[in-house]
Amino acid sequence: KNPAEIVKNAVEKAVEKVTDLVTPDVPGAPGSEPPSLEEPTEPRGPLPPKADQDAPETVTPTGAETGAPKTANSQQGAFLTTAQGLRLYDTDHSLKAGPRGPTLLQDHHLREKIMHFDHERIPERVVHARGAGAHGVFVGYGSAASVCKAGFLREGVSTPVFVRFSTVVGSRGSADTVRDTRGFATKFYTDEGTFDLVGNNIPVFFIQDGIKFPDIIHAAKPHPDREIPQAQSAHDTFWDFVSLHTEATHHVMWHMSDRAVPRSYRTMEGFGVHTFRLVNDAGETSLVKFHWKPKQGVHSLLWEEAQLINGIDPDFHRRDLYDAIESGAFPQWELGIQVFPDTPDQTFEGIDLLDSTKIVPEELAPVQPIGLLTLNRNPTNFFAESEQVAFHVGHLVPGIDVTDDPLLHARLFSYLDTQLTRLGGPNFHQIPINRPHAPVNDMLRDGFHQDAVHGGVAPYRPNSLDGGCPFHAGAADGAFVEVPQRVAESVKVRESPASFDDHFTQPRLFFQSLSPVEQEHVIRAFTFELGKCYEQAIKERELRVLAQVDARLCAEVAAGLGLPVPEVAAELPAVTPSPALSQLTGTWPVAGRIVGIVVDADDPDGLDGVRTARLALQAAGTVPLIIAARGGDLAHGLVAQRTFLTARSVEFDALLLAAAPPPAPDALPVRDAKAGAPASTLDPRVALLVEETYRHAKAIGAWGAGTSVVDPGPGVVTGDPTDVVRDVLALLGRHRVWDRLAA
Ligand code: HDE
Repeated sequence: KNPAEIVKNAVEKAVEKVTDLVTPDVPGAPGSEPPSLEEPTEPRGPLPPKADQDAPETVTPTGAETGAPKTANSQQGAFLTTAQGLRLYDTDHSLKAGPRGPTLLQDHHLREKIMHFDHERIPERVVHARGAGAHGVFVGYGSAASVCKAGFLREGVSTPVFVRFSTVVGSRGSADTVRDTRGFATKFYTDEGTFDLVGNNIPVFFIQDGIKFPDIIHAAKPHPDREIPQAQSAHDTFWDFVSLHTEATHHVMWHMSDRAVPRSYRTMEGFGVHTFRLVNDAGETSLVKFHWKPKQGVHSLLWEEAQLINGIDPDFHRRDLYDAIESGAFPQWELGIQVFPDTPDQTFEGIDLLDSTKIVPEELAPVQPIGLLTLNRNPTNFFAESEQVAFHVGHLVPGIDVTDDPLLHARLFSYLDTQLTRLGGPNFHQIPINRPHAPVNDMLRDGFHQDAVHGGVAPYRPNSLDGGCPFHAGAADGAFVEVPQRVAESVKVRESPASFDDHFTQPRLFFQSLSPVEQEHVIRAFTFELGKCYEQAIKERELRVLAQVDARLCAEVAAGLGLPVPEVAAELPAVTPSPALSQLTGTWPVAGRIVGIVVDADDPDGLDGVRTARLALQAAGTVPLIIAARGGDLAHGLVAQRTFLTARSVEFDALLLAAAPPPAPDALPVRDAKAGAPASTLDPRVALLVEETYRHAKAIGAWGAGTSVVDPGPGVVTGDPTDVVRDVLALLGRHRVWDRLAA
């Protein structure tokens, strides 16, 4: 065919297509009825809870009664439009000169769609890049009234909050259960302005002076040449820095403890770390440290579990928080304060309160509860809320002020500054998640992403053209007035006070306050992490640091590394242990805990007991998940939520065995190491589930044929389903079968 004819045909075809589309009886044409499509055109609501999210049944799932409907700003209406509201007839093909191209530059829809996509990402946070958030409510107890005039702490005052939990080192797409400190940042949308408590799950920090923050973070982040390892501290640059920089030792002890591998965001304590200054109605001041105490208890993963989970479910913590809230198991924390007199030297029992590498043991200054936080609503849009939320330690309210902690002062600069790059300009406070709930009447104007259309002609003071408004408020009108603190007469220096010098007593206090099992975990963590370093000199240097913390800790790590134990010049001073530092105390609620139940899909009789167990577990607020050889419906209205293929022990807090299922057809053939050994009668993946659950010191219950799979031992209960569930729930309340680890 000649080229002119080809072009003519193509043009005719294209014109035909467009003509078809604008013919009035074609769906989508102006004046036509909305199309009747098979797919629903109504905005879609939130996905219904999955089968494994529907417990406990007594609690109304969130979203329904709190907050805006999740459909707000979803793909509303029947017709697709451009960003300018222009209806589109095709978004699947670019505008081309004939079906085989080339693409025409005039395709404004293509350009808009691709341009927007190209800029969908914003820089991740320079630290704390990976995290997850939730909405909630904070209710004051009124017990802080004698020390703090902040309105949101008054009795019964209810304040909306948004909390974001995070890891520190890993990038946005890294895994949740890495060994790391966790962020615990809370935004209180109070009537007097927004208050941000930007804390961590570890009460001390690596450095005493904020000017060293880039140093510790450069050391902890992946090696600059290969950008590995991701989200880990087990590498040379981290240990190089902390072994040379002994003020990090206390934080490193916590970092090597179970605190750095929490079971869930819900089972972490939170700490404001710095000392803050509170002011009461009479203008009197006190120094305080803030604590969040989880009602769920403080629980951690075992290191092997944490490592397995990183591969099996890298979103473990994010999923856990979301699912717990969605199922109605709303996590709660009490906010508490340790109160110290505001003395001129700002020390308590010899501890410098301006040193963020020190704690004040709770036995010396008890934590007094002042309010309750409940997280009860998941974000609707991860980017808009969890990613764009911007915390700042300088977001204060009347009654709460900062101290001269040099770490805190650097933060007072950093948190505003970082948003300029991350959120693209100075108007990030106008992003919905960052908008204060208190009325705003500022004179900040213009700038990138200005959302407001400000009226008036005089955004300056003093003025006469806008009636002299806005006015200054006095303290009685709720103004934030800095505490008129005397500043010591001094000379300018770049140095730390002598009271910051002791880097080893509190690390020793921490180690010696832990139970033997927890101490063992610390020893193994040091041995693991240093074992991953290549430089011998770094390992030896860190052993010299440990020698000043605790002789046994040092000796055992040295033995594990195969290195000599360094000499210590003098005997280490004794400390009085602080039992509050151990996590292994008490019995805790079990709501939101996950219990796996292994069943035989082909044994309907055995499933009757499963139904009983499932109901009892749901009644206790736990989430039972049925594990069978195949997915789908089982007898008695039960559904298999996991199969032997998709289940792995690390997902469960306890395991129940209602059967001893034989190898399913999709099981990998297992060859026994011993020639001629009888083939196993149990599916090998069930055998692995049981083995790992036992090794990780979790409760195991069995009845019926399931009892043949387990041997008697601590934390292994057998009997009828009702008794087994009762006993397993009791074991779950202590988190793990600690006897098994001690044995
Ligand atoms: Fe942060 N920190 N930090 N930090 N921090 C940030 O702010 C910084 C420190 C903490 O979920 C950044 O918006 C400096 C201590 C949390 O959005 C940045 C210093 C504690 C979060 C920043 C510290 C924290 C951050 C990165 C030393 C516990 C996540 C993105 C002087 C008390 C907040 C951002 C969220 C985030 C700087 C030390 C907690 C760069 C300079 C101590 C929970 O501004």
